Amino acid sequence: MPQIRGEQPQTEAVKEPTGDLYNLPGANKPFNVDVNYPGFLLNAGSNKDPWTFACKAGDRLRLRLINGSTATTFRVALDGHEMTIIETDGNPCEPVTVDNLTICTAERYDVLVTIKESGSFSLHWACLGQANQVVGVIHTGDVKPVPNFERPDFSGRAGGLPDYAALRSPYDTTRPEGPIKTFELELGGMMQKYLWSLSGKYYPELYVPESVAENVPLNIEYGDRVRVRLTNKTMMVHPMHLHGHFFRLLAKPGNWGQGNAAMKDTVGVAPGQHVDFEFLADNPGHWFFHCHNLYHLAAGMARVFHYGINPGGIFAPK
Ligand SMILES: [Cu+2]
Repeated sequence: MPQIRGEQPQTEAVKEPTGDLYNLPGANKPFNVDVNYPGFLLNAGSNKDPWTFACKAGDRLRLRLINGSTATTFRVALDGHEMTIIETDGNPCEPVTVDNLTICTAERYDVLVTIKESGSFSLHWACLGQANQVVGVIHTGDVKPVPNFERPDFSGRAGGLPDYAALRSPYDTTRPEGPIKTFELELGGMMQKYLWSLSGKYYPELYVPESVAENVPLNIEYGDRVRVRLTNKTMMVHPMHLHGHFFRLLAKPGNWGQGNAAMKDTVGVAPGQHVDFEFLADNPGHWFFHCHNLYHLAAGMARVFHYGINPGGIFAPK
């Protein structure tokens, strides 16, 4: 059972991080976490009994990296190899070759790796904000898998948060003509009470007292081009996830005309950062939009986009 920040005693397994190996790429501020976990799993393998995969030198592997954690942002690297990102959140993107990749809770990346030579290569999932990592081993059949527990130095090119600008769709993702509806949503919170808000509202979730809980839907209409501007006013990263749609994540906020904006359903928003995305309302229903850090979700950081079929709308059935 994880414990909330400050309640867990410091042990050998939970050391205070130092240096920027533990921060977001390019950031000098410490990366804040809610919970210091004593360990992590990679495909059900632990550091004591690591996940391994045998292949041949020259093999081209497609790795599907999925952050299925509750609340952890990982930085991923494979010893001695670059990774080429070809897909994110199930959508193809122009290939981007990186040395390491930051992946927020609920994000997915497919990467291609060509195994250069015979050997044992550790796949590191190093968490930001604390010293732990989980290691798996990709090795050639002629070599015994030997896990390397040294934390990578993460030199070289970094992919993922906060450099989403490198992600581009291989096709035009602009939406058909339609009414534009814009929402400016602030990621906020009330730290004395451990409550997290989305645009000033606390969604009625497990840890939200009834006195402040509110479900105020974000009303849109069928056929709308919905533009969402997120601003993170807090000191933590929030992996924001939309149900029922993929959105165009703009490389540069405000550039709504960008033709090849990457399609995603989850975007990490760093402290102080501003992110713009756009989606087409073509799937009527009540769609949750929430922080995928499950402690933040349980403490209110969610809203619902709501729409039915608009009889006069441009996509109404004929
Ligand atoms: Cu959050």
